[in-house]
Amino acid sequence: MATRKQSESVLEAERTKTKPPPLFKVLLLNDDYTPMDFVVVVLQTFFSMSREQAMRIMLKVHREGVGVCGVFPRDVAATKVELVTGYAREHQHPLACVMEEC
Ligand code: TYC
Repeated sequence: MATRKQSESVLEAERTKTKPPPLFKVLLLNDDYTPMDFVVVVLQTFFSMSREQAMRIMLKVHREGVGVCGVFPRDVAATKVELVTGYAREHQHPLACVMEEC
């Protein structure tokens, strides 16, 4: 049986080996066709932003080409990308939503 010192050092080794789960940014990309109002609704609906916050991010994407909607664990980020992309396609808009590891 391990002594207290041995089992503590085993626990310590395991703790230092364990990396925190990776986080992913969900990004919106600019395009020339998706209406600004639609992007604002997407940000309010899928990222729980106020109309003012959503307007700020939409304009940032419009002017700079890309903007961060939020940072999430992998599965949450992947679900947001799927839901936003599906919603945009249902409305025949080419809006691009992607994820990128932080
Ligand atoms: N550039 C679009 C327009 O002028 C608006 C837009 C903003 C599109 C953000 C996509 O992620 C986007 N209608």
